[in-house]
Amino acid sequence: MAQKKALITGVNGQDGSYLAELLLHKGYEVHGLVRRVGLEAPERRLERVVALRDQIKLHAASLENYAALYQAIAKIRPDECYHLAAASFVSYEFDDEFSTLTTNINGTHYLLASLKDLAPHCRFYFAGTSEMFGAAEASPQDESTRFRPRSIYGISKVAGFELTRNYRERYGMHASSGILFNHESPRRGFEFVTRKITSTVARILAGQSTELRLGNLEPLRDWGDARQYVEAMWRMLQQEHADDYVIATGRLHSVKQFVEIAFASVGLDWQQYVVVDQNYYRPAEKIPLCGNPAKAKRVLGWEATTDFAILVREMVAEDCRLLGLELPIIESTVS
Ligand code: G4F
Repeated sequence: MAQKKALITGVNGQDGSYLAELLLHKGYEVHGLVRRVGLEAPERRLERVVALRDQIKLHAASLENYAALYQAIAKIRPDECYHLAAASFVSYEFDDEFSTLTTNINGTHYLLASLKDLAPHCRFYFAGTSEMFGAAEASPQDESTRFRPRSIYGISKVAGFELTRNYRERYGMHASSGILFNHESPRRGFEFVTRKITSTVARILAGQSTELRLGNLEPLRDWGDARQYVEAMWRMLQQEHADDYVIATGRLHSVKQFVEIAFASVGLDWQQYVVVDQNYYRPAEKIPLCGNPAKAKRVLGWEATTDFAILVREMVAEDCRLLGLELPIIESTVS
């Protein structure tokens, strides 16, 4: 059988880099789309895929550039395309609305349109998100829950989701969406609360920082392990029929619980370091975003198994290691 070709947009992101590793392991020829600036300073901008540079083929194309995307797809003719790239930070006050909408919606549309013309057999994965549920009416959310996005990012993702469904129904493309709830790992971006916490704990331990400034500690999140979530993406594209799936743990923890476990894992009392700062404050959801992954379990045979406290401790340990700290991990009684 011919070697399968996969194209990953956002290959240097947390999910893209784990997915590239998974697909290489499965014997795929892996191609990644990156912005031209990424190729110009690869050691800094492509840090998550540095170790894979010899094994994956990188192509320069930004999501805003239809001609460049079209040419890249004409060259690669992928069998599977995982569309992960997006402006993905959620903010309700400082949204660059126009750029988030343009990048996320047009990028998805350009990719689908190019694939329809040039590689209609290609299986397509769209990275949807729990932010599409936004101010949800019920919890937990599943594939039939109505979308009520409350951020520009969420709105852009609903549009991408609908485009994906439209190409599936109108053109018969094998196009699926994963509705992924929060998923973390030692490769998470520093702007997200989990990595902000674990990296600051490491800096405090190293004597490089004295406090951790956070917003609201009450919000609840359904936090899973990114390495398991990329496996779910791959499984979606191996199904006979394309469909949409909620990918989640179904379990909720608060930001405060994350903080407690992270500090306790290195023997520190969080209350001595955490400062609540209104600058980072976002209101908590009235109805928490918690996914019901029953369909993924039933159809894909996929289940989130990583223990929350273990994930937190692993992220702290990895951030400590990056600072050259050897530390005895102290078992936390919090879970
Ligand atoms: O880590 P966060 O910024 O993630 P958020 O907003 O839930 O979004 C992430 O998950 C979504 C679902 O998968 C994705 F769609 C999205 O792209 C992204 O990956 O914030 C988590 C919670 C929020 O309630 C926030 O208010 O943490 C709270 N928080 C409290 N203090 C903070 C902070 N968040 C950040 N980023 N920084 C803080 O200082």
